[in-house]
Amino acid sequence: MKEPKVILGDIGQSLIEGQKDKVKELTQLALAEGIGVTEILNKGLIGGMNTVGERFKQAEMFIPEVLMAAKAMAAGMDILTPLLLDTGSHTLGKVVMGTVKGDIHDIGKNLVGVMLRGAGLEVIDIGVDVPPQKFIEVAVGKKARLIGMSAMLTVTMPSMKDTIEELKKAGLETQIKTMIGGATVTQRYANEIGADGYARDASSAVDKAKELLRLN
Ligand code: B1M
Repeated sequence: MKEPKVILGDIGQSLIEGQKDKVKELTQLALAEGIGVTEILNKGLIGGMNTVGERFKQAEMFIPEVLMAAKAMAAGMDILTPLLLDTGSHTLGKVVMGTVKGDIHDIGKNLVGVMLRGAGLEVIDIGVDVPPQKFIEVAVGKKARLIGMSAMLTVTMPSMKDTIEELKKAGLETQIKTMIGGATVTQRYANEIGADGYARDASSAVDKAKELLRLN
């Protein structure tokens, strides 16, 4: 029997190497060994992905390898997602979630969506590369009270500002709140563009969403 620390390290390493079947197998093994879902997620999968990010930045890894790592992450998430989800009804409130225009990163958005669903919220995921108007149209159409925007690139962050401005122009900013997040986004940026909330990670996104929807 392997130590939990070793299993989690192996998950991270297999993710870095883009070995999706191995990540799947090790994630199952970790659960069977009684390691907590959050620990597997944070120390195994996200831990590995953080290293991928650092190596990508240092040009030690390139896009095809990063894509393989993203697929391996998805394989692990497929196993963890049902365990993070609440199987009860989602009636606490509706959230429209998407990655902003020009940006196709979706792992963080998906994870935030899973955690929000797990907390009993209904999440309408409108995908990636979402233009400002689309966020608003769907939120209005589905009567959602919160728009969640994810951005991972410095160059796509202004699209969050555009969405908030569009929402204000339509006179909807008091009815529909906005929450933003993503690797390059900060609380300071949220203040600057007038977002109602910012969250650093998926679990704080749950707290912030509940606060904005006054569910706390
Ligand atoms: Co991209 N990429 N990428 N990439 N990529 C980053 C973001 C980067 C930081 C890498 C680096 O240089 N270190 C860098 C951005 C630099 C910058 O702008 N400052 C970068 C770049 C440059 C690019 C390209 C431009 C590369 C190129 O083509 N030359 C290109 C852009 C494509 C595009 O979008 N138009 C690109 C492409 C890709 C892949 C397609 C290969 C792949 C994405 C696959 C996919 O998502 N399906 C990819 C990946 C995987 C990454 C890194 C390595 C990992 C991102 C990730 O999934 N992390 C990333 C490096 C990094 O982030 N350190 C990088 C794991 C995930 C769980 O965390 O997404 O941060 P994260 O989500 C967190 C929080 O941010 C927060 O909660 C989540 C869970 O805790 N959060 C929210 C996220 N959204 C939230 C919303 C909320 C609240 C919290 O409320 C609504």
